[in-house]
Amino acid sequence: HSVDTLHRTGFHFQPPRNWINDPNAPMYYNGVYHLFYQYNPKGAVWGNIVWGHSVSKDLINWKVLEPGLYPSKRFDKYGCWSGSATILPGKGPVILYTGVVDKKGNEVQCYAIPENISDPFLRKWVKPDAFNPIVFDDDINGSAFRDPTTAWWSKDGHWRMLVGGKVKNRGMAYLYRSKDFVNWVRAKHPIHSAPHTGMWECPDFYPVSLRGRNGLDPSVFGNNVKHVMKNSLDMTRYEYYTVGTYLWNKDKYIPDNTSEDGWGGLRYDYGNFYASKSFYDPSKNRRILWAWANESDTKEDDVKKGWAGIQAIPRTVWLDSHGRQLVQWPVEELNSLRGKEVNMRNQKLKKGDYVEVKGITAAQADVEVTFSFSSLDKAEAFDPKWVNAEDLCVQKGLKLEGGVGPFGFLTLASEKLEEFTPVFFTIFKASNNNKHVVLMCSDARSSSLNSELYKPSFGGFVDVNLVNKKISLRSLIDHSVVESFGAGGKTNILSRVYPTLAVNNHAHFFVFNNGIEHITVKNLKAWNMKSAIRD
Ligand code: DQQ
Repeated sequence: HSVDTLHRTGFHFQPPRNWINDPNAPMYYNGVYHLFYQYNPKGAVWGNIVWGHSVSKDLINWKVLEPGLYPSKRFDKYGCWSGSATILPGKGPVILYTGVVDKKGNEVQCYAIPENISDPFLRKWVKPDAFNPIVFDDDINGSAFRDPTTAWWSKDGHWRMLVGGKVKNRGMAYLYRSKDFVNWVRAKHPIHSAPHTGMWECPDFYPVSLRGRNGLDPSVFGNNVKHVMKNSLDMTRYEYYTVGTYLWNKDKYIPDNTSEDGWGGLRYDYGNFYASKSFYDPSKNRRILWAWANESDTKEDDVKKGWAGIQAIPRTVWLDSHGRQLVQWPVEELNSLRGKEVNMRNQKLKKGDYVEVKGITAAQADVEVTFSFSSLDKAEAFDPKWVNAEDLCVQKGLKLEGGVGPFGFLTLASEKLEEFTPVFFTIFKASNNNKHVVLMCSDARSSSLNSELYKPSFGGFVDVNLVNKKISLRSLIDHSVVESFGAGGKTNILSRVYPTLAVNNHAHFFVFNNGIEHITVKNLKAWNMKSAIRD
């Protein structure tokens, strides 16, 4: 079966063919980055899950290896599901993962270690019979018990790790402790849980520094540190996170009350972005976030394409200086793929202006811009009933003229604008003293003439200070991906789109403004992106 290349990505990670979903056990070990992923070696739909394995020196160019894990034991006969890596000091990496033991889908937690620690690529992994499976708790609902995290070490001499679960509709993260990494005991209470959130898939839990952008090893504690807890909610395929305090000796995590601990909570990304997992990269002192960007295509199309699923560009993640949310930015290594550069400076955009940025390969590009405006006086009043950004993006769209905005990009546009994926901001005046509400949208409704697709209008609010009368936007455009970073990575949206006309050399890129207030493109840089090596 051949692979349809039309919408395949040039620089977002995907294997040569077939289905992928969650990133698993990302790590850096001995100069090599490892990425495993849920992979179906037999087709373009979910099933027959093994751990695909790729390695890289720069997080961008990859070499595909044989699957790292595949069902081979009684405890993982029906699947090797998601999991994480922990680097044991002086010993090397250990993978914790979920094994599916029976047809009913009962889940246990297992471990695997490299067969040969001196193989630079750690190609082969073994699952020692002694101690495996390391966690199987009869009193836990076996079909809602999966996705162990990276473990961290605490001063009391224990390793700790989390496993996602639910009781009735309460999502939870069970906490386990171990002295030797093979005998694990469950703490009396989950480290955290929240009502009505359903199954917590792929929990992630890690420290972030209160100052600066450096990432932290998972075992770091102390006064200069906050913790982040992220859960992936299987009912809707979206994730949320909170920033909070970890009381390690009480085995408890308490979220700050600066954001909702539930469906309306903060998100890494307000688009196609799921089952994410972060890891600490000691070589550059940073924390890196990976996530699966699901298709918005139909199953039938996936089968025809011969592939489905990609990984979002790995992002460096850190705590914003005000401590209320995270900030993310594509890893700097991505810039190595930047080719020819085109600039636009001080371009005025009056209401209704659409200006093309010419001379770029608009189907495979990286575009960064700063927009400015001279006043926010004309901003429309924000109705406090508008609590849901996505609904507001659906309602407002890009065509509706506003006071300040909508303004932004038209990505993957066909020549006559039959197709385009707009990414844009609209600025509203809040009722309370001079504050503003910034809305960011990535709207796939006009992305394709193909009517069978899922074409959502995604949106998020942007917690940004506008005193300088400026806001930035970056989009990574990659054939069927528009991955955008608003205000330096405060609000991010990844859309999957499948244009029929705006493909390859027929794709165009515009900046636009549909608001009354004039907008200036202060400084726009667009790069043609080279393709990454991924074979
Ligand atoms: N995908 C895996 C599970 C996980 C889910 C199975 C999240 O381990 O809970 O492929 O996408």
